[in-house]
Amino acid sequence: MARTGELLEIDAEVDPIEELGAICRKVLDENGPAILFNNVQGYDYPVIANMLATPDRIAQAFEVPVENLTEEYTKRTSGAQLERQPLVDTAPCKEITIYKDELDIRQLIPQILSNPEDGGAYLNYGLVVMKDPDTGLRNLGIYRMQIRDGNRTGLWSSPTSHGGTIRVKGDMANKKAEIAVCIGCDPLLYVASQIPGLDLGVDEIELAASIRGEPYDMIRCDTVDLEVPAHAQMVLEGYILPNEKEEEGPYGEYPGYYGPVGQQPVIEFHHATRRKNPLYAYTYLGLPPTETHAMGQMMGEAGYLQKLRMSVAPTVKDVYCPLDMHTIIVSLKKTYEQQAKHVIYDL
Ligand SMILES: Cc1cc2nc3c(=O)[nH]c(=O)nc-3n(C[C@H](O)[C@H](O)[C@H](O)COP(=O)(O)O)c2cc1C
Ligand SMILES: [Mn+2]
Repeated sequence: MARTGELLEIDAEVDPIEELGAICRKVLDENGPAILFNNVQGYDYPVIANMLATPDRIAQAFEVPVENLTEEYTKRTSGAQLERQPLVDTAPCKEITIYKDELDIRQLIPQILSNPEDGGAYLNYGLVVMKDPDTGLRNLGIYRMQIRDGNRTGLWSSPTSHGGTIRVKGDMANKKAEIAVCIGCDPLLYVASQIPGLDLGVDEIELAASIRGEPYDMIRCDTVDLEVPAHAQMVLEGYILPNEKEEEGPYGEYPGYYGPVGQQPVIEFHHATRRKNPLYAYTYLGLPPTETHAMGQMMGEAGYLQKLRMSVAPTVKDVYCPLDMHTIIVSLKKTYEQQAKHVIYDL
C-alpha cells in the first residue's frame, strides 16, 4: 500500500463483493484519502473510490482553500453566461466500441457491493446525461442503478430531482427516454451535478465549464441523440423504459440504514464505449462521512447561499448544511418583516 497525499493505492487483489466496500468504510471513518484499487478481482481495470469524499478535496477541485469555497462558487457563477460546449469528432471515451451483441454490463462494470445486505451490485457514480423532452435542454445528475441481467439496471431518481421529472415525463408520454451514463469524469462535473436549487433547463455541464473557466470538449453518442464529455473513461448508452418497473433494493442509504425494496424504473443499455485502459469511478454509500455527504454539504451551502442572495435575501450571511442532508441553517440580516419566511419558501 502506498499513500501519497490524498490518494491511497492498493495493489493487493481486492474482492469487489466481500472487501472493497468494507475497505472504503474504514478509510472514510478516518476521513482518509481517495483509494485507487489497482487489482479488483475479475476486472482488468482499476477502480477509484471516494474521489471527493472530504470538503478539502472538493475545494481542491476548485483550486481554492476550503474556507473560500462558497464565496468562490458565487464569484464564478453569479451572472455567468452559460455557453454551449464545443463538439469534437474523436474522443478518448470512444477508443473502444462495444456493440449491442457483445455488451455485457456485468462484465463491463465492476460488480461492487457497498454493504452486505444490498440487493445487489450498483452502478452508483455515473454522471447521467438526459434531455428534457419538452425543451430539448440537457440535464446532468447522479442516480443509482442496480445492475441486473440482460443489460438492464434499475434507476432510482427521486421525484424531486430533474432526472425524476424527465423520467416521469417519459412515463406520461409513454416514450422511452434516451440516457447516457458517463463514468470517470472531471471532478468539477460531479461537483456541478450536485448543486441544489437550479431550475430544470440549467445544463450542469455548462455550469461546470463556467466554474472551471474552460469549456469541455463534447462528443455525440453513437446511438442516442445526446452529447457527452469526450474525456470520460466509459459511456453507456440506453433507454429508460416507460412505465416499466422492477423490484429494486434494499440499498444501504445515506442516513446509515437500508432503504426499502420497491418497484422502480428500468434502464436497458444497448451500446457502450470506453477508453482502452479505463479507470472506473465508484463511491461508497452509508453512514457519514461519505462522498455523498461531503458533496451534499459543500454544494448545498454554496448553491443555497447563491440562490437566496440572488432572490429574496441579498443579506444572507451564511448557510450551513449539516450531514443529515435534510436540514439547512441560514444566517440572515433581516431587512424587512417576513423575510425569514420568504427565505424558507425559496429553499
Ligand atoms: C454518489 C451519489 C449518489 C446519488 N444517488 C442518487 C440516487 O440514487 N437518486 C437520486 O435521486 N439522487 C441521487 N443523488 C443526488 C442527486 O444526484 C442530486 O440530487 C442531483 O442534484 C440531482 O440533479 P437533477 O436535479 O439535475 O436531477 C446522488 C448523489 C451522489 C453524490
Ligand atoms: Mn438539473
